[in-house]
Amino acid sequence: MRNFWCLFFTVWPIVAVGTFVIAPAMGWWFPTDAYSTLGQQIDDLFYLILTIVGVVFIGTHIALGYTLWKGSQDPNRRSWFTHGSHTLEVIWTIVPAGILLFIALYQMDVWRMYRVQSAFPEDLLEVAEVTARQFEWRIRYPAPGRPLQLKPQKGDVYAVNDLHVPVNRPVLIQLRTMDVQHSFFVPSLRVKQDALPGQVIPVWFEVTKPGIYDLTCAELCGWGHYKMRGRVVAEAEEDFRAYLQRLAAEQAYDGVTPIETALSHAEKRQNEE
Ligand SMILES: [Cu+2]
Repeated sequence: MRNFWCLFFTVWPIVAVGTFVIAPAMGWWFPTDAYSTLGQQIDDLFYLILTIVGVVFIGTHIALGYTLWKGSQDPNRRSWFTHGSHTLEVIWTIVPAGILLFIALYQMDVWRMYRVQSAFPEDLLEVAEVTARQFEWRIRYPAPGRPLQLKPQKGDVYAVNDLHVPVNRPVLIQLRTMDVQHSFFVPSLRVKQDALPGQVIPVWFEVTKPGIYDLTCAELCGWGHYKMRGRVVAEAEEDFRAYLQRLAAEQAYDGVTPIETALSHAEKRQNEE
């Protein structure tokens, strides 16, 4: 029995590490990071952290396996305890703190580029305001040719769960929520940002390949969390402009928010999919 536990605790970490190794070949891994300009840098950070955690994980389990095996050889062997060792406490405080500090410094450039407004690209196109609510994404574009305003304007156009952006151009969305906390997540573009009540959060990204990308909510936000599926459509700038014109023509209205139109469109599209 002792040998069984020894074997058990040695085998499962090997299985865990093995799963990671074979995952990309099995199609269990991320979609390629080549769809947005930030993809590669975000993934580099991810792999750096995965490597550090992986080394610690493997090291810990080798130590655990060795201890179990050693202990199982001699039933009369007594455990050895240590308490109040200043040196040990200093080591296990300094080492993790050093690792965290290294990660904090190493990721600063990416963080700055991605999150610090003064470092955003200068030619940003402010595309839309995206408002999360239970359980959908409401999108408000400015009237064609006009800049986006913080407050809804007459002439704004609306869509639900369907965000169009031009490709090969850094775009900005203003993210907010009408109710609880949500998270705007486009896995293929490596974009993820929480939407916080009471805040308008600017999020920028640049899509490098035209296509339709899944938009999901990454914050468990209530019973219908699973329904918060939308899409980001990246298209040539002319197509994007034409799309806005089309929406505007459909929604030419008298000052009443035409969200109902947008909602019925979203419903229709979901039924078709
Ligand atoms: Cu949500």
